[in-house]
Amino acid sequence: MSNEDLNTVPVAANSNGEASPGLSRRGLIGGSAKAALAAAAVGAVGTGGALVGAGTGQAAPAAASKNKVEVKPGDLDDYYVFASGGQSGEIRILGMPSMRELMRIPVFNRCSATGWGLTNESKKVLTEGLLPETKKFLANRGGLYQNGDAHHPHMSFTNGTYDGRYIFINDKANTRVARIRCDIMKCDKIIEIPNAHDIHGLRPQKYPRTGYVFANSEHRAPLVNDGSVLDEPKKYGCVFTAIDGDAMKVSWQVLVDGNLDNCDADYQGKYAFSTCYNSEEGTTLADMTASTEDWAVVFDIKRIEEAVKKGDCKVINGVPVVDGRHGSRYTRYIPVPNNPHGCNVAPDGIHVVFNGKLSPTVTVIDVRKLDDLFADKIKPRDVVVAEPQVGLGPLHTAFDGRGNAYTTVFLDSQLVKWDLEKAKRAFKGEKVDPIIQKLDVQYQPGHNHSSMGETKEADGKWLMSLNKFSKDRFLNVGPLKPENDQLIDISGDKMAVVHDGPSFAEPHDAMIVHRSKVNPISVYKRDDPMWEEARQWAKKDGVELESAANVIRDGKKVRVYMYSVAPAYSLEKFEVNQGDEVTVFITNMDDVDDLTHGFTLSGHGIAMEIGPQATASVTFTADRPGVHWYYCQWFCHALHMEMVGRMLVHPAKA
Ligand code: RUQ
Ligand code: CUA
Ligand code: CA
Repeated sequence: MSNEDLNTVPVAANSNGEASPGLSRRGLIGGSAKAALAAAAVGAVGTGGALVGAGTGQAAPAAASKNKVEVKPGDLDDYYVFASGGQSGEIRILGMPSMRELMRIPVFNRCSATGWGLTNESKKVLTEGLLPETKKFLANRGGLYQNGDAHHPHMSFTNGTYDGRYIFINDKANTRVARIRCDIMKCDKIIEIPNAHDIHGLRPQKYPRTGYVFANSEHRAPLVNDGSVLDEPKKYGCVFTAIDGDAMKVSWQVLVDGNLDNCDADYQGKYAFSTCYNSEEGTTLADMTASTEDWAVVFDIKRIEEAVKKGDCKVINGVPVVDGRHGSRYTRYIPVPNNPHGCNVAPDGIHVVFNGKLSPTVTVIDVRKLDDLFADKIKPRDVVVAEPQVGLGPLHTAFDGRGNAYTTVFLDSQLVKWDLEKAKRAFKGEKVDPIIQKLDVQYQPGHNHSSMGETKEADGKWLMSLNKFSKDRFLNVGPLKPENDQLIDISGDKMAVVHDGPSFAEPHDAMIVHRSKVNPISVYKRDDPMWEEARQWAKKDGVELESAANVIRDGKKVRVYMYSVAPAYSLEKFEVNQGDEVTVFITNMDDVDDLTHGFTLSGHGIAMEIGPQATASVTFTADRPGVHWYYCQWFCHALHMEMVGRMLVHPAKA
């Protein structure tokens, strides 16, 4: 079946809001959409023809832009963009509207520049939150995971808007959730989520504050996954997880039917929402797309908390798990057309949009109806207040705070602007068209994000379309092409593309935060908890980190303490014996903005960053006899090249 066929599938003008199976006929196009999706895959790897047919770039000229696009040299951007680095495992900070990449925050990845994944401080973050059986599994694999698949970065909230404390992000590859401290823009906690399999959707609680960070297990698997259950999918389970974002500990989980894709939280602090594309509980593509409808799950947070308190739960792997499958008091399942994806709460605090993916529709619910739904006064479909047809492959929706919604349609390679109130009127049967504009993007958008759009302070200025393919938009760099993050001005009546931004694997998601919300420091405070262990060691060894030039021998263990002031380390050399386990602690005593030092030990695979007024440490075995230079790899001074020292390793006696 071709695109055209899909476009002409008759779609009922209305749904009368009956409970399942009372979906409108648009819910019944699963088969054709599946074919289109398959075609999309072919189109993407092949010539890219059919599915980007409209992609000739009809972006309105930049003159239509009302926003100031240019950021002159020396000027600062208005917004921070925090973008996931996808399967690179990191977070990237861009400035908007310049779209300049400002910084990278290593999180789940190993970083050559900063030593993330190598320093003792980062290893602690990367390992302390792993589950016992994972620690065992990794014991002879270097003790840590070397990869991650970062999807959804979201900032902590207070009263419905960003509060600049933390950023949370999921790792789908190894079922983890990480926290980034916004004062220093470094990751300080990572936890692995028990009972879950491949954390995908992630959102912080918006009100009264974060609070909880909600995280979805995407895949179904045995909750106790010890090999006693294998090819028996009926015995698999899937959990919704609430993490205490302050303690970075799992508070509770809810067992659900189906699976969980994306999630969001309301502005009232009462409910959370997740989409499910695998209500079929299948294990293959054919299974997962077999049904004509799936659902969105609503979680009643208060009821779940009460259940945990009074023990209406099972403790599995140390976590209270509440049974939220069909028929439970804790959840409601709202039928939506097959295989929904994004889940987006509007800044009006009232509407939640579930994006259809295999259906050309998005389903809008009204959170004010949820109390009645949980009181069993109405049926699940009664909370649906609009279900406009937006185009082929709706994935995610953003908002401008003026009543408009912007949905990415993957197959059509478009951004669709639509009017929420008109969509509601159309749903009631009125003859109005909610679609305002369809804008070509290049190409195949996944997430989109508006400035401050996931907060009650949505300002309707900018939109970013995170396109999964760039194809012909940039100089050819070989078979692996960048993605394309497009900047779109939404301040006027018409959307206009104003910038193409190539990006590397693969900003699934981003958030656009006004600069007034974020206030990082430039120089570390000496009492930062990041190097608490170094402090403990120094105390034990009777050494002052800030003025140290010491080599402490402790059997086969050697602790080397030095400080650095540009352009010198306090130790010009140190001596150890072959086979010693050496820990080098360095404290950067420069108290100046932007004066970072480094420590690279040649021939040992060792390099780390030491920020101004920070302490960093690294442990290795000195098993290569001879002279090994260490040097500063962060250009810090006119005599930076001379910022060196020698490690002398005495050969072991034969
Ligand atoms: S998902 S392209 Cu990982 Cu955010 Cu929707
Ligand atoms: Cu210190 Cu370069
Ligand atoms: Ca399905």
